[in-house]
Parts: sequence; structure tokens; C-alpha cells
Amino acid sequence: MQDLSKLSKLISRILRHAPESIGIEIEYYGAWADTKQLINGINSHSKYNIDMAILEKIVADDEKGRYSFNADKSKIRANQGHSVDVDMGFAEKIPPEILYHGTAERFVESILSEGLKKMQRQYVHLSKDEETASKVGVRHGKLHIFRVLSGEMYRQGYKFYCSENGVWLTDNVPPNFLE
Ligand code: HQG
Repeated sequence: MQDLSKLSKLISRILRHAPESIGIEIEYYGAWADTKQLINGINSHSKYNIDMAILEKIVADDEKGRYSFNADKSKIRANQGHSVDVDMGFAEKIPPEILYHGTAERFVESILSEGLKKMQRQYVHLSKDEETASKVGVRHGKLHIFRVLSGEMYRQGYKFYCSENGVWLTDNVPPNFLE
């Protein structure tokens, strides 16, 4: 029995960061990959075996709603988190007054001086609640959670977007909007 969570990690790496690793491309507008090409690419370039039924299960069961299909399931994409250059066409959205960002303690000093930067990804990722932020943060080490004054940022002209799976995104967060 293969480990579907490892297969899901591979899929998110392919769809967000490295489509070329299995010889496929993702479209600039919408970040779509061809579903059949993804399946064939994984089968020929990795140790995993996948078919449409397994892929559908991974997409449906993903606890963060990381992926979506188009209407006829001929295309698939990651809903957020890309480092490859894509335009997801996110609509601007008014954020809640406060959002959260979970990170590791060792980054705190740098974040307090430079603000939150997007690093390898296309946006800074913010969470709607502290619980989600803590899950994001512990991936990096000893947890530190920042409160982000997103309402105030919005009023000062900063743009916010929200992905299909509820992750808040913005270009950067200067230190004066962090608590
Ligand atoms: C840190 C997961 C030093 C930032 C999650 C973070 C998320 C700085 C790290 C999604 C900094 C980047 C994204 C600065 C930011 N100095 N460090 N000025 N500015 N950082 O993984 O937000 O499970 O690229 O605090 O749920 O942790 O993969 O971003 O620690 O939505 O689906 O630089 O990934 O989704 O790390 O996580 P990441 P993130 P998945």
C-alpha cells in the first residue's frame, strides 16, 4: 500500500514548485496542469503509481483543500503556495481586522526589522485564526505567532487576496503592522 500523504506532498511540489521534475508544464493563467500529463508524469518519473481514482481521492480528502480540478477534471492545480511564476487571477478581498502568521522564533528578529516577506513564494501567507497559524509555524521550528493588523493595512492601500482554500495572501507586511 503506498503512502498517499507522501504522494500528495509530491503532487504539491510538482504543482507549486517543480512541474519540470516530471516533464510537465503548468499554464501561466490559472496555474493549471493537464491531469493526464500529471498522472503519466508521476508514473514514469517517480516510484509512485497513480491513476485517476487515486488522484481524485487525494484531492477530495486533502485536509487543507490544497488542490482543485476544473469542471471536467481534465486540468488540476494547487490553490495557493506557488513559487513558479503564475497568475491565479485572485480577486482582491477586504481582509478581517486581524490575521495571523505562524513562524519560527529564530526568524522573529529578522521579521521585526524587515517585515514579513514572501521569500520563495508569490505571496506572504496569512491565516484567519491562531490555530491554523500555529500549524503553519511549527513546520519551521519553535512556534511564534504574529498578529497582523490587516484591517489597518487595507485602509492604507495594501491589497489582500484569499485563495479558494481560505489562505489570506498579500505582498508584504511592514514591521509596523505586526504585533
Ligand atoms: C519566514 C503551507 C526571516 C516566514 C502553509 C516563514 C502556508 C522570514 C518562512 C504555506 C521573513 C517562509 C506557506 C523575514 C518571512 N526574515 N524570515 N523578513 N519574512 N519569513 O513555507 O507562510 O501545508 O514559504 O515567517 O499552510 O510558512 O504547504 O511560508 O516561516 O499556507 O499546503 O519565511 O505553506 O501550506 O516559509 O507557509 P514558507 P509559510 P502547505
